[in-house]
Amino acid sequence: MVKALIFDLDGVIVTTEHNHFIAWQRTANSLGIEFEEEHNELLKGVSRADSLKKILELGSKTISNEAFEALLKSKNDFYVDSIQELNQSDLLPGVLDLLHEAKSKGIKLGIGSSSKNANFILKLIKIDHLFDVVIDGNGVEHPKPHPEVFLNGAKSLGLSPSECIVFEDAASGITAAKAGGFIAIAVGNPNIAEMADTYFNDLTEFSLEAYA
Ligand code: B16
Ligand code: MG
Repeated sequence: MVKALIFDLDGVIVTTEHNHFIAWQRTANSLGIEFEEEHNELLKGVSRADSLKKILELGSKTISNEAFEALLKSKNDFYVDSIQELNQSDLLPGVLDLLHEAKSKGIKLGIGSSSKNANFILKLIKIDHLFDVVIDGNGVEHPKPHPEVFLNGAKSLGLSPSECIVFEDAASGITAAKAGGFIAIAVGNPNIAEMADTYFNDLTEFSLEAYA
C-alpha cells in the first residue's frame, strides 16, 4: 500500500517550465547561442548550474567562473520576476483535488524538486501547508538524475521508497525515481512515458484508489 506521494514541482504541480524556458532563452541568446523549446526539454528537472553547463555545451562556449555565476544570478532574477503573479490558477489539472484526497486518507505528501525556488513558489500559490516534507535544490548534494532528492524525502517521512509514488514530468526525474526504487509515474510529457512505471496526461487521470 502506498503511504506517500512525492511530487516534482515545476511541470507537475505548477506551470513554470515556460518561464524557465524564456529565462534560459534570454541567457543563451546573450551568449550568441540559439535556444528553442526542443533544447529546453534537456533542461527539465536539471539544476540551475547543470542547465547553464548544458547551454554552454550546446553553443560550444567556455566562460570564466565569474561570468558563469553572474549568468546564473541574472537568469534567476529574471525567472523570479516573471513568476511574481503565479497563483492557484497556475496549478496543473487535478493537483489540488489529489492533494486534498490524499491528505484526507492520511497519505503523506512531499515535494522533490531540483528548484532552489521551491519553497518560495509553494508559498506564493498558498499550498505550502499541505506538504509534510519539501526537499529542494538547496538541500541536495547530487541533483537529479541522482535519486538523493527523493531518497531524502522518503527518509524524512520515515518510509521506504517502495511505499512512495514519485510524480515527474522530466527524464532526469524519472531516472532518479527509478534509481531510488520508487514507483515512478510520468505526467504530462509523453516523451518519457516508456521510462516510467505508468503514464498519465495529467493528474485528473490518476486514481488513488488503485494504489491505496
Ligand atoms: P531553479 P523541478 C526544476 O524543477 C526545473 O524543472 C528546471 O527547469 C530548473 O532548471 C530546476 O528546477 C532548477 O530551478 O533555477 O529555480 O533552482 O522540475 O525539479 O521541480
Ligand atoms: Mg519538473
